[in-house]
Amino acid sequence: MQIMKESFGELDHKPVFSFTIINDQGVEVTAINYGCIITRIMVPDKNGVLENVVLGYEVLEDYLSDSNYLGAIIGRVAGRIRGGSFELDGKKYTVAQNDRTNHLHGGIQGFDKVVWNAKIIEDGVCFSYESKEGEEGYPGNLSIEVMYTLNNDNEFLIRYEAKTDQKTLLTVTNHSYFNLSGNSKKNILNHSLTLKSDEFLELDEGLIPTGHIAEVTNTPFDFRLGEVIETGVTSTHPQNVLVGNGYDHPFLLNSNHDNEIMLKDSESGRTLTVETDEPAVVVYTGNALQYNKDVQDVRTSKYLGICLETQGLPDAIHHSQFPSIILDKGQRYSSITKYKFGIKR
Ligand code: FUC
Repeated sequence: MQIMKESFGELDHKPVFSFTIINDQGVEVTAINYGCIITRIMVPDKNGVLENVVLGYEVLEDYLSDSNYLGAIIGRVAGRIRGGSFELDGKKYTVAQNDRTNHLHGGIQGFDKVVWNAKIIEDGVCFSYESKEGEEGYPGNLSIEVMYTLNNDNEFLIRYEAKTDQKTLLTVTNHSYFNLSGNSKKNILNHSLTLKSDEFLELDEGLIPTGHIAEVTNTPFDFRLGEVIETGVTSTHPQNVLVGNGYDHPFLLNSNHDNEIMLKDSESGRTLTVETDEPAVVVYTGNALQYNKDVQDVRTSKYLGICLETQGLPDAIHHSQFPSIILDKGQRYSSITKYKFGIKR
């Protein structure tokens, strides 16, 4: 195992570094301490050829102008909060309304747009950030750590740890766009996804859960036996059409740490298995992927990557039947998501 640290520029007089973790198989994960952005993951295909399987840019400036949350840690609350406001203990809080009248992905300057502290730890990097009370409208001073580690079984682990000095909301995720074809040679429409999920959340026009928990049976949302992404892109199901032809939906996971999320690209032979502590995964097929800069000489466009955002349910604070995303003073937030890269011939 080897860890390399290099300069990646500077923001507001704070240095930004890139950290590359390389395991004994030659698999590499590179991340920067701006937004804890994963800029590159190099894994072998069925012929042993190492290529990048996430969308990423080469320079800091391209990340600063990016509106796609490429590779970043999202928080304090991943997904949308209706109306950009909520109540806690009878007190109303207004958070940044950065998606029409709603709050999205932690606000205007969420965890994805700040410089984190970083230190090298065993097999990886630990990023930490102090989010001050009132930041983007949230209550409480929040201390958060995000640890990225890699092992020799080609497993990349993200560990989240946080605490607050006052009741607040927290559900964090990583917004990497995976593309297993390697170096974004092709879009992800032929990737196949298998999910251990019987239910998904219905969305409204604002892409916010209506509160209705829908069954996947007999819909393009049934990934239990594996399904190609194209199915939802060409489908006339109103929920696929609503999100811009594809998926942008929270799926409730039937089980955890049980191979619950599996992505496969049969052409390259690459597989990715995601396991998590979280109750849900938001599958986002890049329906609104905006062109900013090329990624690896490929023009960023719709469906170039797929996000598998493990998290609590979006807008949970407005739905008492959803698992709570409230973090109390004295409570410890702790969550792990594991990404295992493999080959299937
Ligand atoms: C995803 C989606 C959103 C949004 C964004 C860039 O997580 O849920 O709809 O477009 O990322």
